[in-house]
Amino acid sequence: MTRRGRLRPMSDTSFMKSMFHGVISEELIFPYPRMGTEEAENCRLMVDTVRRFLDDKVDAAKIDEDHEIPEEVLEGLKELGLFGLQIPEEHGGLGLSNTAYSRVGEEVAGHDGSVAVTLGAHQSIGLKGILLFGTDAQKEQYLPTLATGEKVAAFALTEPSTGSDAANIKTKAELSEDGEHYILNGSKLWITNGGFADVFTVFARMASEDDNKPRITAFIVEREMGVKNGPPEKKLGICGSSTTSIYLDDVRVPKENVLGEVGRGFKVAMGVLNNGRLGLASGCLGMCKRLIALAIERIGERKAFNKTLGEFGMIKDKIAGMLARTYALESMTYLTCGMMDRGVDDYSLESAICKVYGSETLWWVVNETLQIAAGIGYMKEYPYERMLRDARINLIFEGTNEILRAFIALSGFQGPGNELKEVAKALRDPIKGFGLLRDFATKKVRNAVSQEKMARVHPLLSREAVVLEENVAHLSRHVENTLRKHGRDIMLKQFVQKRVADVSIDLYATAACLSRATQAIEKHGTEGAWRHLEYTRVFVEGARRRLAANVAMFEDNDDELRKATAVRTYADAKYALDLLD
Ligand code: MYA
Repeated sequence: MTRRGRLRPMSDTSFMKSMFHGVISEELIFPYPRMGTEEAENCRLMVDTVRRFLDDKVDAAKIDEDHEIPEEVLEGLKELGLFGLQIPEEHGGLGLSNTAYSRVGEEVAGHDGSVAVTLGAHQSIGLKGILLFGTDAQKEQYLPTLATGEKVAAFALTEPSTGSDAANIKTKAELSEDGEHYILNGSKLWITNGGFADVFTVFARMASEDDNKPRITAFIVEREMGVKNGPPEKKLGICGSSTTSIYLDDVRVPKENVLGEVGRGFKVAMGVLNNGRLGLASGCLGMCKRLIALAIERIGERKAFNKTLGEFGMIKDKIAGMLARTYALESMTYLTCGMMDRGVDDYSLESAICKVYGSETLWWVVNETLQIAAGIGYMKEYPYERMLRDARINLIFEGTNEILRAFIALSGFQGPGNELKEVAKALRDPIKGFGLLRDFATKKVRNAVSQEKMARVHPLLSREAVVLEENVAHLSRHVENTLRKHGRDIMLKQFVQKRVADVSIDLYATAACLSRATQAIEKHGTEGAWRHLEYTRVFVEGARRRLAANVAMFEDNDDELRKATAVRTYADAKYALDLLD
């Protein structure tokens, strides 16, 4: 039982999973996480040093045009320790927390997307498996050279016929006759750092020894074991980063290089991606901040009709939106980093939300900034179009936003779904299941007469807190009704999944803003925290309207019409109307 006597959900370490049960677990988001004084000071020093290096040495336009990062830039990044940010000091890295790593990542991505992606692919995902799942021997063997950048890492999951459906990879691993090696065969597609990485985290499917079921296993594979790569892909953006196919033809990998347990590679992949998605969110945040600075500079200097652009209402509207959305992104990103740093196990839903919200916020901010810049925004000699091209990939890689919306909704549905299953079982044997049925009935009665009330939000934000409270109640009622109506078929209901994911994203963003702004008011007073208050209010007002629209569509929507229209048009194979017909 909780503080107010409500039932705890089955999974009570994930703030978002609790929300699907109608519970706002304030203790998981209050107080808003803060770095200790010493860590903050070290991080500031690091950020200042990195910024100076980027300003002096990294020419983003040239990297984009030459399609490569100059060797001296890579060397400089290595000297600064930027290849080993999160690797523990005992293995030669800087041992940064997730929070500090993300803050440094912001700085890099704000300056250059190609450099950010190269560093991100190396450490957000390339070597992350070794950090999270490696044995002591594997860490000792690989981390020191990865920390200095002497060796570079890459993450090899995606295949020519398998992108989102990661469990369906075809690359094969077979145990050698002497039982000492696994022999890998297959190919991987769109591997960032593929052209020069030395150490790959490779996922392959194998026949498990005991039950003969095909299972995925993760391997640490060195280039020298026989990995080959294809030519560099020609891309829309992040042109200075290396993206290639890689080929594994009878690559012999010592059995000591299995990462995690044999047959448990899918869990390794998901664990790495859950963690890595935060790096992407902080990269998007860094780009948003840079774009806001560019937009504000532009509207101050450019005049039209005898006014600066900044004086026009339509421009003010864009700027307020950019600030509020970027604030929400920053608040959710560092709220989630804080959870990870204090050892919360399950942050999979929160990090997927940060990835989706981060990439879509960036896409909106970059588009609006280019619009404000107007003609020059479209021209190659200015940074806007490059930043627009660089930003676009974030909606696709590390899990497309569509598959992640499905993931957010379905993993949220899982807890209440299991609870309903347990209740159904208890109903079949009410004597044994009496306790569970009584708790469930108590919860139902409480939910019907009251909704969660937030106790820790600052009173100045009580209107905004009500938006969260009311919509959490709407979400959990909808989840239960939907599960009763569709059962397991919810897996197939993507219109429902999308709406539930969109509601979840707005709720997490609202919760993060409330927690952070409360802390700022408590620390700096109303005057000192005016930005937090205003950005929160602008964000939550927008969220309130989107939530109302989505909640209304829980019952009243045109899903069936849209499905039918799409399917009928597939038969036409094109837009089949023409004025001339
Ligand atoms: S790397 C490639 C990225 N690829 C993906 O992200 C793949 C996306 N697909 C998936 O995530 C999964 O396949 C999905 C599940 C989610 C679709 N955490 O039956 P299931 C468990 C923990 O639902 P599926 C790249 O792009 C689940 O509970 N567990 O699975 C590089 C269940 O467990 P159990 C999870 O339907 C880019 C089991 O797995 C998770 O097959 C370079 C099966 O579940 C999870 N998340 O599919 C980036 N999901 O059996 C550089 C599932 O116990 C970045 N499970 O019940 C640099 C950034 C810098 C910024 C740049 C600025 C320019």
